[in-house]
Amino acid sequence: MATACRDISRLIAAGPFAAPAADLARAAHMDLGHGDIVGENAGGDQQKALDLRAHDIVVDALRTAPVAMVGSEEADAPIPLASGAPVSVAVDPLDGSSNIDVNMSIGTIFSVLPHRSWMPHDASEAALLQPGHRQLAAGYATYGPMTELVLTLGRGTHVFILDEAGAFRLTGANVTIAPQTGEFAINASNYRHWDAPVRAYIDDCLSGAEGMRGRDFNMRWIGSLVAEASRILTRGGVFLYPGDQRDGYAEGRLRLVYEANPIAFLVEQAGGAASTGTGRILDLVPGELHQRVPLIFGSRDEVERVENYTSDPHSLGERSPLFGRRGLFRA
Ligand code: FDP
Ligand code: ZN
Repeated sequence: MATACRDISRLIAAGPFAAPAADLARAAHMDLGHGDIVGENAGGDQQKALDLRAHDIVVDALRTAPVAMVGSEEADAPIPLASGAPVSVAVDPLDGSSNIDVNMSIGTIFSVLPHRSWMPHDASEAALLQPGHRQLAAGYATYGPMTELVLTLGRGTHVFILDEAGAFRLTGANVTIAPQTGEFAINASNYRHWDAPVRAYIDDCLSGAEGMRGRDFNMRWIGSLVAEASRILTRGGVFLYPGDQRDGYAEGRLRLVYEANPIAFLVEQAGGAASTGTGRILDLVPGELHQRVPLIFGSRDEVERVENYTSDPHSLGERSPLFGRRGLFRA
């Protein structure tokens, strides 16, 4: 995965000047820019040329490793690789693809699961439908001003930066997320679609020092999960992509197997928390490879607070009437 992330990083950095040789199997798309739309994936998202290029680079790299099966956001069904190999990998080859054209941070996310001996070696999804607490390793790369690899093998979360020679060098061992924070991340344009507990939580943050929290909060939304995760690992914060009332968004936007699970593993290993709003992400048993899940992660105290708002609607009524009945975005 490190080799794949290095190659994807180079491909992205070259932009429109990427050499055809770097494009591997997708030569047919070589006349297109990284951000040009080429199709639609199983989850109904548009696929851009770079999504498919990154997918090919990852799958080709994993062919050289002892990997039984790879499940990718960009392939409807899992792809069988080495029969009898001990692990399977779930991957979002190119996360944050709406940021490709605007030269903002994008990334690659991966989850490594044990491939049990009884598991079929065909393209069955079963190998990838294990709860996240069974992950052996998880990580992501962020292609930003620096290319960063964040990795856990189940003993802490560690940060590596890609150097000019193409090696990932350790820059942060056992990074930790502060339990408290004054910064939240959510796509606030969906405010009117959220359920009451999420609205109440955000209202209380927005009401700042004058509200029930008694202090001001800052907001960030990059639109790229990996970049939000890197910010939270660096300076704390809480990220929310809840379910909402829009068509197809009952379970939010993010995918359990190759987005929420690896991020949750990394965050927990750094002392943070990751929840659906009602329970731990890593305890969910996936029903299918591309399933979505509401995701709230980051500083432990804030994630717990969101859970409290969700699990105890009574607590919403106990908030000051000013904030219980009307939000800052409502008259
Ligand atoms: P994208 O669809 O651009 O790949 O992976 C899903 C994701 O990006 C996340 O990286 C990001 O946090 C989120 O979707 C952004 O969603 P909105 O456009 O709804 O804000
Ligand atoms: Zn993604």
